[in-house]
Amino acid sequence: MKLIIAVAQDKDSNRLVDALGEENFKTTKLATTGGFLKEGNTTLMIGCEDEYVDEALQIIRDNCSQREQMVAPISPMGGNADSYIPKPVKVEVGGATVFILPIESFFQF
Ligand code: 2BA
Repeated sequence: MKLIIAVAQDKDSNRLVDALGEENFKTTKLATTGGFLKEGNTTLMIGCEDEYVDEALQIIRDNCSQREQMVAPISPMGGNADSYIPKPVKVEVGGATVFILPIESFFQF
């Protein structure tokens, strides 16, 4: 058994949960925050047997889009804020960041 942890964008999360549910994957949805953008994203925990991992990955791929996002940099600490002109920079976010962990034991009480 494996635990798939998938960090997706909020915009994709409902569609992704629905698509996984249609193929009988069980999911837990967590409201999370990205460390870099400090914006909300969604982390899904998906427990499944090893032979279904590829299918789950394909569904994640099909339902998570890459997007460009503008980020306003934070002014430098201790620097002269008067002369600092923040210039938004573009970062590419998503589709999804996925971790796959082996599960030693699984219980439901
Ligand atoms: P955030 O940390 O908010 O990052 C959002 C996007 O900002 C990233 O998209 C990446 O394009 C950019 N970014 C992140 N750190 C950067 C840096 N130091 N310099 C320049 N650009 C940077 P993704 O790579 O698609 O990541 C989307 C979200 O997935 C992340 O949101 C974070 O919540 C999670 N994530 C990504 N890699 C991770 C990792 N190795 N461990 C844990 N969570 C991760």
